[in-house]
Amino acid sequence: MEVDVEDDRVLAIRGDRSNPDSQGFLCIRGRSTIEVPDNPARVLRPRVRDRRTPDAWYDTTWDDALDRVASAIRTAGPGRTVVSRGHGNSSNGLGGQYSLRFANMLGLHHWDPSIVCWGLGGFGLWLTGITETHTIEDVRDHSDVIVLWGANIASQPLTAPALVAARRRGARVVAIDVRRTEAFAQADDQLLIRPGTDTALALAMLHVIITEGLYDEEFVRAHTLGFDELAAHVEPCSLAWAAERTGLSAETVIEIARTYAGAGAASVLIGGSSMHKSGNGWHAARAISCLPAITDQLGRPGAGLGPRHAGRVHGMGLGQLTDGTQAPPDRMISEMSSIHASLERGDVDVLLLLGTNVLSSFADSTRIAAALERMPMVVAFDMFENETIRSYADVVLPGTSWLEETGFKATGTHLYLMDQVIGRRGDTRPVREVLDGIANRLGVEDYLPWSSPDEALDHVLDHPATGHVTVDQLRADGGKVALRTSPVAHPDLTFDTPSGKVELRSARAAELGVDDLPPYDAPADDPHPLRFVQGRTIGHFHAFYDHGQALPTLSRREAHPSLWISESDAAPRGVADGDRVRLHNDRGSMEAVAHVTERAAVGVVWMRDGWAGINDLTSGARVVPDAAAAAFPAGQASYEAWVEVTRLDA
Ligand SMILES: Nc1nc2c(c(=O)[nH]1)N[C@H]1C(S)=C(S)[C@@H](COP(=O)(O)OP(=O)(O)OC[C@H]3O[C@@H](n4cnc5c(=O)[nH]c(N)nc54)[C@H](O)[C@@H]3O)O[C@H]1N2
Ligand SMILES: Nc1nc2c(c(=O)[nH]1)N[C@H]1C(S)=C(S)[C@@H](COP(=O)(O)OP(=O)(O)OC[C@H]3O[C@@H](n4cnc5c(=O)[nH]c(N)nc54)[C@H](O)[C@@H]3O)O[C@H]1N2
Ligand SMILES: [Mo]
Repeated sequence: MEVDVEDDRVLAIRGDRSNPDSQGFLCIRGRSTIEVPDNPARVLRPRVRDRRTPDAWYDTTWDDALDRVASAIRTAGPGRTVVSRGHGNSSNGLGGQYSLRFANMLGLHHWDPSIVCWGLGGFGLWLTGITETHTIEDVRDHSDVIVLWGANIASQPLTAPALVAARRRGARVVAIDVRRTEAFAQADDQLLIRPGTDTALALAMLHVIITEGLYDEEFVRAHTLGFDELAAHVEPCSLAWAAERTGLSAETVIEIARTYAGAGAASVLIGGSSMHKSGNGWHAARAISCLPAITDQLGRPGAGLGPRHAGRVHGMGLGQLTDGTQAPPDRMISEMSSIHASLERGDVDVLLLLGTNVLSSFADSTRIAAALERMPMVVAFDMFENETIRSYADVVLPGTSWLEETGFKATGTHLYLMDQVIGRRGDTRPVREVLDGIANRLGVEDYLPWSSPDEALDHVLDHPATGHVTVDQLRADGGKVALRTSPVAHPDLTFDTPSGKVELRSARAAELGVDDLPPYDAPADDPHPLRFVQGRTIGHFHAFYDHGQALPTLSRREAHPSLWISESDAAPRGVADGDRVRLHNDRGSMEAVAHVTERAAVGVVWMRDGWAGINDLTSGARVVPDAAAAAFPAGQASYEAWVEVTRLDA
């Protein structure tokens, strides 16, 4: 994007027409960045309080704030201190590396943000071995069939123009979702599926493809393991079986299976996160990734898996600021239900929240809140207040925004320098300085061995994928470099598994205590009648900027939680469009405004994530065994929720 600056103020932000990825498009979240730097709600100075009441906050110096944090860590000891890194610490591309380096060097626990995000989906793909994605340009230009499987365009806006272009040349777009999405409007086939039943659909598609002989025997023999076991496993997954579970008709299932298998080149864009937040529904990532493997849809243009959140193209990589550091041997497994248990045992005395609003993002947040209540020291590094800060923080450390520090952004094809364009506001600091200040106080002198922030960034850029570009070269070359990566995933047909083949049956899964073939586990029975699911809108980024309410452009669009509910579910509850309602179950409750819409499926209510209270309703139940979470920091919890919805009197 382009930023106009005068006298250290941002005058305008717009899309950059010369940007090969966006081609000038900038979504509302990008445009609203202009409201960040000088926002009146921004936290500009370190803030502390000695008791957790709203009136107890006072501004202080960095020295005082960092002394408090360091002294709390000294008292607690590293084994009772946790760094929890969230998406707010990733805005400039470097925060994750800086926080992991810090946690390693000080011997602290470190919770990986994938546990709230894409962890289980990524784990499923890792087991099968199809971990690389095709670029959106490859999908746009080469796919004949594009399946958006639990993937909507609100979370990947640049997919929209690619779909338009692909359809113009005759590609067929299939969208599979639990509600009628923006992607449905762009699709030729719209499959409304019951939440958490995607594995059943994928297994039935495999059943059709195998029984009708639509698979590629030679490819299967050369590049996969476990076909016979998979065939036996899907044998009972008939059309009727799938129809009963998914709510789709048998004709729809057979049609999509044939369409997929019959395509010259077929791409599946698997949802980045939401479809894996459904109990054992994450096995869908495994079952879906068997589809390209048995139909010779890998390693060539327009095939395989399209882009998704945290997906990686072939050849991508970066230098690591963690080089030479190591995780402490007794580091807590980054797995949500173990985190709940350890918090409840009182194992954590100091929690450093780096750009994360845990009460909003962690599953079963009532339990998180109860643990924070008893925790001696909660520290938040943020730009704005949020519900976790208001309720439980003792120290707030104010961070710079990405306009006030230098960083980078990488896409499937390019890496862009995000140079500092304005000065720091107030007393704000970038994460590396904050963590360095704590490290120094605890006797770690070489946290920042680089002579400047640019030199550290050079270390990160020093990778074959970028052609070993440097910050100075980027500045000289218009701020971008084309990546030496492949638009096609797995072009050499080697896969990230012990065998190097696609593992339809995964011995590694069995070793980690997970079924060796993707199982379909029906969503758990629950006395509450409505399935509650979430996803993104174009106008929010999780709970950023105090749940979006601190930026006028975003809060005008979405001022309160809005619950999609179908007419059939609303009418018997006496709920009309615009009514205030309460969602509740045995774990908790939250208020919202009903959006009665035929875009909602019957029996399913939907809301965008990032509102306070959503996770009071979701399950923190364990989904993968310890061994699996240790092997892949994927320990996201179930996140499943069933609710009742009741109208509140006006
Ligand atoms: N029930 C349910 N739960 C979910 C989800 C869901 O769909 N449903 N989605 C999940 C997913 S996919 C994710 S990724 C997580 C997100 O969860 P988190 O990563 O915890 O993100 P947020 O809760 O938005 O908190 C981010 C914080 O960082 C701050 N911030 C933003 N930019 C900056 C910055 O540049 N510097 C600093 N220091 N702070 C900044 C924001 O103001 C905000 O307070 O939530 C997960 N939780
Ligand atoms: N605008 C915006 N974009 C974002 C983000 C954001 O906060 N705002 N966050 C980014 C992050 S951190 C992530 S992880 C990604 C998430 O990327 P995605 O997971 O791809 O995006 P979502 O909108 O969360 O979910 C996609 C669709 O999955 C549907 N869905 C929910 N449950 C199921 C199910 O059981 N089966 C099927 N088939 N569909 C289901 C939802 O209705 C939704 O339309 O988005 C990234 N992009
Ligand atoms: Mo995410």
